[in-house]
Amino acid sequence: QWNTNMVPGRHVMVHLFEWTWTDIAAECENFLAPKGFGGVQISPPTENAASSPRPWWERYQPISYNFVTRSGDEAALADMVQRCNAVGVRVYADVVFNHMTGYGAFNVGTGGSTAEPDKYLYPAVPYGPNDFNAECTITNYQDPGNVRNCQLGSLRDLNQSTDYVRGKIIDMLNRLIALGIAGFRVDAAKHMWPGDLEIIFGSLNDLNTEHGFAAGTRPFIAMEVIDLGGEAVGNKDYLHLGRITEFKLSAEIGKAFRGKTQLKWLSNWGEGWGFMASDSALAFVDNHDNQRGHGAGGADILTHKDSKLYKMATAFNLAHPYGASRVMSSYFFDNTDAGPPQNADGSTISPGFSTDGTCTNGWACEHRWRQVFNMVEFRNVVAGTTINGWWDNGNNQIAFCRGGRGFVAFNNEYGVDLNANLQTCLPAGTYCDVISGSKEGGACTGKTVTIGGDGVANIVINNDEVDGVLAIHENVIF
Ligand code: ARE
Ligand code: CA
Repeated sequence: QWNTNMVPGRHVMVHLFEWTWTDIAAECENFLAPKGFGGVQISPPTENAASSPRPWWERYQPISYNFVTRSGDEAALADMVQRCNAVGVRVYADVVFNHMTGYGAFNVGTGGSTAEPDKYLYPAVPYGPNDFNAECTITNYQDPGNVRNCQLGSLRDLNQSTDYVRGKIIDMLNRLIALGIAGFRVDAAKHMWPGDLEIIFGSLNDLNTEHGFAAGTRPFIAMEVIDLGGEAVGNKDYLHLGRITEFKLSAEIGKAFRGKTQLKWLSNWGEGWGFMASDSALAFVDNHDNQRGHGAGGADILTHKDSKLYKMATAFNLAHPYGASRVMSSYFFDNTDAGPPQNADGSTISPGFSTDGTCTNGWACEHRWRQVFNMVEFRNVVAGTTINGWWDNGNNQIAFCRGGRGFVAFNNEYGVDLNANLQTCLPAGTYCDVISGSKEGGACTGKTVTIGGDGVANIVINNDEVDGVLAIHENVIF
């Protein structure tokens, strides 16, 4: 349940936040597979209460376990999973089963199901008053009972200790497995008892062999547990169940690249920083919550809005072997409630694509930024190696090798160029920097790096360059 179940040679997933199933299917075929992405996290597939004017967070208020949302219906979901698997891109569903839609919320779902949250009635599942914990609100993160048995805001809190509730959840997850899903991002795992999750996960079917999974493959599990320390419930309670979101990494990488921590201190990034063990972690720079001030991390979180620093942090996350990596892919927003680009009737507007491959129609599509997708390839190429040859200038310029397969350098020194002869650990030759350009046929559209027989090269990242990173690997030698 820790293994992402990606096809060999692929190591990175992207969260296509709020994309429709039809658009994801096309993206798997046209972009994700060709660029070496191994998987995609999708927004919750279960029917949600349709709020107004259609914020993104309505997706986290289930009203039934029918697969019909703004992203599409069950047929579109099935078609997308099938098409993504066919090109070797695995699909992970965001699943919300700590709670149902909240009291006072809109009570008609995206598929037409209705509910009476004030009476704990969700006939389309069906759930009734006996399936929920007694009413109380989470007010004390020092009390595990309060965190697990009370409501997150006004979201009706399911009681997963009963066979009936667990059965409904297990059935919903198994229906996704039958469609060819490779695993789950488990929403609000911190608010459910580990013992109940253990039974639920243990009751899931093996992955569907008709979609290319080996017999006996268990679903990948990534639990959302926000643990910045100092609370009664934390990562330690869930380590035996699967991977966990490492929010400390998200918070610290933002501080580091914002200049609040010197980059030289990143030399022992990972467990050395108090993060959970690498094999337990899901590593990301930002997520759909903290990029807009929800969840954890506050103002230091880096997002697409600070593009130069964000690309540097993302390059570091992808170049560093710590954890399983997830890349965020967003739409532009000013209002933190704003849902995806949408028509007057609330339906999602699909991303368009410019000639340079980046998105239009209000979609940021960080995963289509060259500096991001070329580092996805970097991670695939250097997989299996560790960090060696760490170099820093004692401050905010750093560089390191990944075995003898890749080399990366960062200049986050305010107002100062990086110009140094550094050991790249790569064979002699001319390489194409995959940040300032790409190797296309016999040419490099960006900077080139010439490595001598001793592995040393003159590395230059000027302070006024668009990007503060340089990366080369064995697949971009001429
Ligand atoms: C909305 C309204 C609420 C209202 C509710 C019901 O904002 O005021 O009560 O609807 O009507 C998302 C949004 C919420 C939204 C919810 C439902 O972020 O604003 O509520 O959807 O529509 C805690 C949890 C963590 C959770 C974060 C946001 O531990 O699990 O809060 N993250 C996940 C998802 C969210 C989603 C939900 C859970 C709910 O990723 O997108 O909410 O399904 C400390 C603690 C953390 C705590 C954090 C913030 O850091 O350590 O544990 O995170 O504070 O409170
Ligand atoms: Ca709960």
